[in-house]
Amino acid sequence: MAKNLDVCLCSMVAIFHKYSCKEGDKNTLSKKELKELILNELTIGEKLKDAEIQGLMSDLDRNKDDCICFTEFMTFMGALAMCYNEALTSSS
Ligand SMILES: [Ca+2]
Repeated sequence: MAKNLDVCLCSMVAIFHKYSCKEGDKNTLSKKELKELILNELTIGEKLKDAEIQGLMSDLDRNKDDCICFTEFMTFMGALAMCYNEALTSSS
């Protein structure tokens, strides 16, 4: 039976693929796919402006091929996890 952390990790993988398969290469996120993922799956999504999403996209796209591969996506997840950790540990 899957344990809590397995479920979290599988969700991250599943959510990546739910959006990456929409257009173009089915294993990478295009700008449009990344934007949809951020807007639909993250609370901060609605607060981000278009320009900020654009900036995020270019920060994440390390190899500058105009799409976000799974490795690049995991960098994003890692950075977000650090933000959540900071929020959780500073508010106590
Ligand atoms: Ca890339």
